[in-house]
Amino acid sequence: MKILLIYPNLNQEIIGYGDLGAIAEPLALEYLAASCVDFASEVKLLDLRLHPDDLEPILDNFRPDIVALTGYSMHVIRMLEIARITRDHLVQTKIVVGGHHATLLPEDFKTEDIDFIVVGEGTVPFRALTEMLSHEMTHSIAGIWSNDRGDWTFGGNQPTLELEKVVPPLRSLCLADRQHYFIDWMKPIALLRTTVGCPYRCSFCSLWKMMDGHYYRRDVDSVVSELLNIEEPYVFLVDDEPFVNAKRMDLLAEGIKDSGVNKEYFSYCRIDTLVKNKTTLEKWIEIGLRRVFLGIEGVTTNEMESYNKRLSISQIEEGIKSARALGLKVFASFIVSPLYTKADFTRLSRFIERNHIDYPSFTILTPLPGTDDFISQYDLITDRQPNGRPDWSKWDLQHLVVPSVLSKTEFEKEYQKLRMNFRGAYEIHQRKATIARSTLIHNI
Ligand code: B12
Ligand code: SF4
Repeated sequence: MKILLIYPNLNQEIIGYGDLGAIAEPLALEYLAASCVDFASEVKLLDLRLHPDDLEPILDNFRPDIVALTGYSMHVIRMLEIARITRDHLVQTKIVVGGHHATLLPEDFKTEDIDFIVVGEGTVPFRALTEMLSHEMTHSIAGIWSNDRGDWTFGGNQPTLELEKVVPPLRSLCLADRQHYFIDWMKPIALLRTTVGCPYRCSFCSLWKMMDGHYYRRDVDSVVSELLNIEEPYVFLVDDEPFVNAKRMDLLAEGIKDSGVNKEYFSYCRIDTLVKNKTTLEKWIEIGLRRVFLGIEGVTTNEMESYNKRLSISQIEEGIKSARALGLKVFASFIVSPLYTKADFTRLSRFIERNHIDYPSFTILTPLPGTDDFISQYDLITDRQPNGRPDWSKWDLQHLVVPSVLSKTEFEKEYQKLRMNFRGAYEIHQRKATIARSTLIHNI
């Protein structure tokens, strides 16, 4: 049984964030590889962001029995295209999709080119699926939609996630690519998952819905032993909110320190957590935490309330000062609402200047699948595919996809101006990032 795992490509890869960008390791696919390796004669990983021309050659030469595709919402249309190309090349190959979008809106993948849609965490169902296919059997599997010649049936919800049982990702699968993975100037970078889910309930965010509001934590020893096997000097914690549980993060910092692992870390952190748990942050700085991703989101009480962020503006200002006092670099993300007037754009700029935020990053408030906003705003969505479904390629949070208060042209002009205003803020990082990009372009 030969398995090909594919990370899709788009043109947006190195535009995205704060004008710098990222192409990070395909962690989900490495987890899947580890889960199914017992039933496979060979597993390959194709990262199309690095190898955009390799799809057809690999299909023809490797001739996989299973092709598994991951992706965010912005990748949906590209994933469907890859499935079509695969089907055209290899009629018998089973095509499987999974990830956030597949979990929250599986209907987008119910086409003749897809055989299975995995809902939720992938490792357990994907292992069961490869086992089933390797024995040429058919039965329903929890967490999987199966296509029987156009008849789709669901195997039921997966049992509760047992994070400790998930085998570590098979990082060796993309050995040659690893040197190219980066986030801004942090290159090469590895991703590490120590928790899943989030105890908060922000309205624009689907992450807590993905895990039905649960917050799962790995135990410290298993995280440390995974870290010991990571070669990269930089590590990005993909946890939605790692610092929420200070005691656990203290233990993890101690475990990492005792193990002698020496890395630089970049991590998400809620501002209130940062303010509350300064001593924990200090321990992390001691072991290599250099940069935090602060989801500031809004700059008025009204915005914070409408996002259910449970943060006050004074907490935000205090948090920014605390991060600076701790010597942390701050990646601050702000949401620009389609309801913004020119005065709102100006207020946001003033807030960033007043608080001396060195690395502001912006996204446009987008109704993400899985959120209540998505349901309430569905009919308002302006950008659609010919079949009436949303044009998912615009779901990179950099496009206006619902009506705005300003005209579309004015909104886009203001948004562009906002980014240009803070161009200078990125310049100090630009040189390193340019090197990261140019070596990437040079190598692909
Ligand atoms: C790391 C990360 C980043 C990094 C690296 C991104 C990269 N591609 O290189 C950075 C910070 C740069 C980033 C940027 C962006 N990100 Co991001 N990111 C994440 C984050 C925190 C972790 C992803 C991850 O690796 N998780 C760990 C793996 C193991 O989990 P997983 O992907 O969910 O996979 C599991 C299951 O979903 C399932 N599964 C997944 N795929 C498949 C496939 C198959 C076949 C099967 C069977 C199962 C399966 O099994 C896996 C293992 O159990 C997620 C949030 C999250 N908690 O997941 C957001 C997230 C994926 N990002 C998101 C977004 C929107 C973006 C941006 C567009 C935002 C922006 N413009 O500012 C950009 C896009 C950049 C780009 N061009 O790729 C959204 C996507 C939502 C959506 N519905 O599309 C998420 C979910 C966060 C959110 N706001 O809700 N991101
Ligand atoms: S935005 Fe952050 S704090 Fe809010 S629910 Fe999502 S992951 Fe949790």
